[in-house]
Amino acid sequence: MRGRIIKGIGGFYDVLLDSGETVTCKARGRFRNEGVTPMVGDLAEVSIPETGYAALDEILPRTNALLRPPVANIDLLVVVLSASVPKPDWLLADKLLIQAHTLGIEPLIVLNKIDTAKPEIADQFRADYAAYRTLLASSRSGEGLEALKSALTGRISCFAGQSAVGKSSLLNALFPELSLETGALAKKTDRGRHTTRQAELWPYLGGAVLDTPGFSLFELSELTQDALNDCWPEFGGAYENCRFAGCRHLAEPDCAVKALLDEGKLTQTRYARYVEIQSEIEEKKKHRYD
Ligand SMILES: Nc1nc2c(ncn2[C@@H]2O[C@H](COP(=O)(O)OP(=O)(O)OP(=O)(O)O)[C@@H](O)[C@H]2O)c(=O)[nH]1
Ligand SMILES: [Mg+2]
Ligand SMILES: [Zn+2]
Repeated sequence: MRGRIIKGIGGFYDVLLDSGETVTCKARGRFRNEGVTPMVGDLAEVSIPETGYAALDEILPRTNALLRPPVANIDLLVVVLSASVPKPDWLLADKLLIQAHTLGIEPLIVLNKIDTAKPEIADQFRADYAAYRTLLASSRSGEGLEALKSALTGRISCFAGQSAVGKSSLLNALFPELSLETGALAKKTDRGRHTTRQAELWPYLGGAVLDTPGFSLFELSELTQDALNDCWPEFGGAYENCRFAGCRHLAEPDCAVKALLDEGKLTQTRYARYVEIQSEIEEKKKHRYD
């Protein structure tokens, strides 16, 4: 029988079968010998004996795999930002978009807490992410929830974003049966610790949703300059027209990316974050062998 692993604890895996039934399985011993660790999100072949535990027999090839949380086969990355408190961490959002692009996961960017938004934040959101699929939402007022629900239908979706932006609240608003724990913001820093600590896949709407405390697939320092350029859809490949091959789009003459700024096709803020991430990557590369 075939199914999807939705939870794994101590060598036991809950597998949602195509029939809609969930069985707890033990992984075959040979997985360890072969260096295969079953992951939440994996599609698996399962056998169910008359007595005793069901067994995970086979893990089917993955389309992608995240490191933190360890989840496989994600179709959609829902990047959540808050429109008020905490202040949007645009840099984190851009880094998540880089991760999604690099792994071929479709992104959806959600500006939550739109019920308390400052207009300039919503304006910046719209301008910065004009090249992406975006949604204004509020788990409080219900705005954007229908659109969010239809985006999730039939997909394996992963929610990510800084603490207290309302990832769990959005999921609770869509699926009240989940009753995920939600938290208030730690007062001092506007940052807070993540209330959500465990990665678990919740089957819904012919797909599944994953509420995560964080999200990380690979080290940004492994990205080449070209790969980074491709992570900014606004560039539209314009960087190939820069006068210098390997142009870093800083102060080089005849830079096609800086021309996009003048034409209003690239916002100053997105450009500034490109520069910041580029320099972060270069810094890390320098110290790679320290
Ligand atoms: N005004 C307003 N507050 C919201 C909204 N959504 C969530 N909140 C509040 O924001 C706080 C944090 O929400 P959570 O859902 O716990 O945030 P989270 O993103 O899951 O946070 P972590 O699990 O820590 O990563 C809670 O106090 C929620 O009530 C919203 O749309 N509008
Ligand atoms: Mg949460
Ligand atoms: Zn350039």
